[in-house]
Amino acid sequence: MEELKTKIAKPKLGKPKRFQVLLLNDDYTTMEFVVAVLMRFFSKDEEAANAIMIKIHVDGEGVCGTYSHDIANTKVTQVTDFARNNEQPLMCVLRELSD
Ligand code: TYC
Repeated sequence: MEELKTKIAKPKLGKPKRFQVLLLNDDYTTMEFVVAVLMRFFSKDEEAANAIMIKIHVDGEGVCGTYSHDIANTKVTQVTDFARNNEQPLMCVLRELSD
C-alpha cells in the first residue's frame, strides 16, 4: 500500500483555479506603450485598451484578463519581456481568484 502511494499520481479533481493578469501603474511607462501591450497580448481593440490604460493610471491597477495558471503565467512573462526589451518599467502580475 505504501508503495502504491508513492508511485500512483493522484488525479487532480475539482474546479481549476483562475488567475487575473493585472497591469500596475508607474510614472515612467508611456500610455502609448500600455495601450500597445493591451492590444498585442490581451486582444483588446484600441478603445477598450485605452479605457483599461486610463483605469490603471487612475486607480493604480487594472485587470487585463482572467486565465488558467499556465496561460496567466505565460502572459506575465511575455508582457514583462516585451516591456524590458523596450526599456519600460511596466509591472505585470497575477492575482488568484477566490471561487
Ligand atoms: N502613469 C503612466 C504615465 O502617466 C501611464 C501608465 C498607465 C503606466 C498604465 C503604467 O500600467 C500602466 N505615463
